[in-house]
Amino acid sequence: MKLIQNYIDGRFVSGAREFADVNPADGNIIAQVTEADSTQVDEAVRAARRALSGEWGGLPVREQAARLHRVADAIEKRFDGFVQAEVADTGKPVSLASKLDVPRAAANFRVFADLVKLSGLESFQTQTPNGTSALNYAIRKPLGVVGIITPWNLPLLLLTWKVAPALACGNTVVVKPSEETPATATLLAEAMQDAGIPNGAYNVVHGFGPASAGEFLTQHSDVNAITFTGESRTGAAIMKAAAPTVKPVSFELGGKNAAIVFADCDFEETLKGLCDAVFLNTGQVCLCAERVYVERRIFPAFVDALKRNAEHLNAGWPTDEKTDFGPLISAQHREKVLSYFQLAKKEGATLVTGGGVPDFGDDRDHGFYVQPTIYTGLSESARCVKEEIFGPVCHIAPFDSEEEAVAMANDTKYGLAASIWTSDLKRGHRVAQQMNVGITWVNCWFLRDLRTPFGGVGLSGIGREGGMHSLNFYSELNNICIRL
Ligand code: NAD
Ligand code: 6OD
Repeated sequence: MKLIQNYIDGRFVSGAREFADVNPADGNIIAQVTEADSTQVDEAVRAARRALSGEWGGLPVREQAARLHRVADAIEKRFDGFVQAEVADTGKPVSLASKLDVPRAAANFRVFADLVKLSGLESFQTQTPNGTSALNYAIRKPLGVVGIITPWNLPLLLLTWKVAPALACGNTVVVKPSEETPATATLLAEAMQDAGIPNGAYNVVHGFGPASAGEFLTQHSDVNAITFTGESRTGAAIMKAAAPTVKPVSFELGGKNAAIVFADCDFEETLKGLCDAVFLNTGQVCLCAERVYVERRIFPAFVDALKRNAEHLNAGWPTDEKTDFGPLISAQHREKVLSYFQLAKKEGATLVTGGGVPDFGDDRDHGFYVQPTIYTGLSESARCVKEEIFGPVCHIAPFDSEEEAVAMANDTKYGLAASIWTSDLKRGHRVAQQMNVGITWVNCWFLRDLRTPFGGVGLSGIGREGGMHSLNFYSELNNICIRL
């Protein structure tokens, strides 16, 4: 059986305890994973600290950037290996991992390597009222050792989204990938070696959250900052753990995102866009739309059309190129999603399609599939409309006026993303500007420019990453004032 190890100070290391890595498509164990104990987490943090004042910290920015480009080259060279590992760990379709996850991992390194070379900082020529002159300028310094904790839905994409800017700013990192999807973080260590990233700059500790590697990292007194993507309540626990050592935190958390579909939208384009927005990655994207509001005039036609599209999704084996709908990540997560299907019934929903588990008659029946599911008829206060389900499911409600749609979309404690679908661009701008979220798309969804701010409001997160926002989080500014 394959063993996925920790990576500490440039070495792959095992430990006393192991846990199983399961393929969500058929429930088979595909590897054993070394669980890092507190001593190993401590070793990883110490290695990262040494690299900070050692080889990595000593490289000029242009050389650090060159090596990050080499990491991107190494990912591209091992493209098929990354795709296979991601597909086996997550159950996502191979077409999705090849188009989205692995190319984005390489792009994350290239974008931040270029940005850090090109970005400058502000300076001010100062004159005080008594005639003294001075020059103020700021310089960037690394934060130090950054702890990075990531989820299972887009494991490599979300890990590299944080590792790349952290390293680009001269930090060293200790990453704790999700226990559900450990493979690509360890594979990335091989790419780091190929690229000449010095020992200790990138470390991987595997394990769980509470009383395991996650908590050991967030509580560690020698970790200078924590960046986390995952559930809102995990964010709250991490914030508490990081508080005694006053670590800066960046949080990308859950969502209960709305899509607003106006009757004047391009019907076919919107349908295609929303089918992705609801069902891509089996609905396991934090940006997915679980609340869809459709102008009453086109409501019946739209519900029918989305139902047809949902029923045409091909829930095949993830390794099959024709598959466009995979399983959920785990038995436990499927229990959670199915419990919301039960709750929807109790709350009085009308089931449009799905609502259960498919029957394949082969080994996929041991995997964690559910059907693409659509509901209508729930009240806006129903728990299924308020709580993040994180599965291939949406509730569609009709609206009569723009004001009503905006009010319903904003009636949530979350605030990650929204999408607006209309042919009237003036309306697109007007409605987008009223959304209480971090990211609003008009006539598209999950269309990314890595220079733009990414993050959420309310329960959806703290801070923004992306472009200069990442550089600002992953560095400390030292303003220097020189009397002239
Ligand atoms: P999760 O919060 O359960 O786990 C995320 C990571 O945190 C895992 O590595 C886990 O081991 C670790 N962890 C758990 N408890 C911890 C603790 N007490 N201390 C330290 N680490 C701990 O999230 P998940 O189930 O892996 O991912 C799904 C969630 O992530 C959804 O809520 C989704 O919306 C959210 N998400 C948000 C974004 C975003 O950009 N806003 C992106 C992807 C996923
Ligand atoms: O595209 C990104 O940079 C990003 N952080 C996506 C998050 C997706 C959530 O599942």
